[in-house]
Amino acid sequence: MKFSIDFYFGGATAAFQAEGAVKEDNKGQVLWEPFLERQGRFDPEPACDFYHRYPEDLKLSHDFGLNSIRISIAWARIFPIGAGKPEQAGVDYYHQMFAECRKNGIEPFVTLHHFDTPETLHQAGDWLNPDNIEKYVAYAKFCFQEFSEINYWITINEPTSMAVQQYTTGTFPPGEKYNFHKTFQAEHNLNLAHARVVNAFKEMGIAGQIGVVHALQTVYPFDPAKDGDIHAAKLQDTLDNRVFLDGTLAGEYGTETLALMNEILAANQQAEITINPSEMDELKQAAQQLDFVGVNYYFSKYMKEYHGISETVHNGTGQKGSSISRLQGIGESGVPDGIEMTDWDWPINPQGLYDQLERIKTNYPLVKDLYITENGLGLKEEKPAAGKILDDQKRIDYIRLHLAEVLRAINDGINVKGYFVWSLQDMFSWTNGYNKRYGLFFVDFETQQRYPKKSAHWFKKITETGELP
Ligand code: BGP
Repeated sequence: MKFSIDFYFGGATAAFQAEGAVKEDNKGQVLWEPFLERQGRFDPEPACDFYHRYPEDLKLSHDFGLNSIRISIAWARIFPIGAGKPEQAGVDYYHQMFAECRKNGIEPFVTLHHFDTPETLHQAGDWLNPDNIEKYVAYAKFCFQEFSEINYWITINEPTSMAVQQYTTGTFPPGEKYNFHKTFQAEHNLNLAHARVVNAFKEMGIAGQIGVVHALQTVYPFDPAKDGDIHAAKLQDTLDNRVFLDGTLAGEYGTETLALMNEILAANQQAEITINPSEMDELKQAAQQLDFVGVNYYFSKYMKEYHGISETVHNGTGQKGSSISRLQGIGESGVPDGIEMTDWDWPINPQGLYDQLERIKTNYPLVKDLYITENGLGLKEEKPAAGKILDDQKRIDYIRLHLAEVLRAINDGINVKGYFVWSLQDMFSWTNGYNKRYGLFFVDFETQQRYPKKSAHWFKKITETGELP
């Protein structure tokens, strides 16, 4: 069993994490800049300076056998305050960069929103404000018309990470915790924003395909024999995954999904969310027209029954064992014996990727094509000595095990058409800064010099033969 000749192999990136140049060419501020400044931990500048070094990175992609890349457009480069008059320098930049992709035989998969809402709109209520949804749709329509060279569009990257980290764990701006009402309202609003953009894309008759990218953490009961753990897993799955899968892939919220959502809200004495019935028609229409879904998969979760108050500690330093996650009305995360953890406390479970793909095939029959739009391993790494190649065997082992699950899924009739490693090159991590490196290419952030890691050489063999070495 091998990958087909037309399978997409690529590296994944995101504008704010890769570009740097946050103030260049009249770019507007995004929600992260004031937030990171208040925290005083990391500077998003220079990231890996993709804004200036994209020719080099795209050539490296080509030279190492990749045929595609995930890139996002920074909304605030096109519309510095989210709406109004487009900024020509930003528009020109993306045209040039996309042309460079073509020159290198690289197909760009372009995300419209990768966690980087313009600050002005964030201040005005972010995804909770219906007016911002309209501004996002206007920005998307502008891009569809302007960037006709693009064949693959992605509406939103990981809406779950936005909503849950903005209002439940507080690790994304505005940093609010345990507000499940806002979390679920934002989840529904993100589904709606996505749906409106998909429907607009189809109505405009734009050539190409449109999809959405979900972060799917497979949630299992810590003890599969305990009813309380089974229920906790369902609740956590609803918060993280289910509202989005139902909303974008089926176009309707299942009765059980709604019941679990309301159970969490009731347990926290928080009001139910508002869903206008006509919005559900929009969700349905979009689900029927969606061309593909991207799955970002890194780790699984194991839930125990828990009835105490909410308490979360984010491990943003790589100090193993420092994270805590207990949510009132949901459950507590644990790690069963035998499950390996990363330094950032992410439990490694390759089978979780297969289980999510299988779930999508079984429960969401409208889905046409699937892509693995992110998968990879964050490690603390040092610059290789002169003439040496950085040995990231751990990353190779991780990717090999996950790619084997992708092949198993394809073998079982699941239509996976591409795999993107997170990340193409080392870059800035939202809540972990610069010491969590994922790249196939090591970046010396001082000099911005790139060094291909052992994994880049290993990955090249797969792209050449379609076989897992
Ligand atoms: C996904 C995001 C990426 C990237 C990745 C790794 O959630 O789409 O932008 O950051 O996760 O996460 P982290 O940087 O937190 O390790």
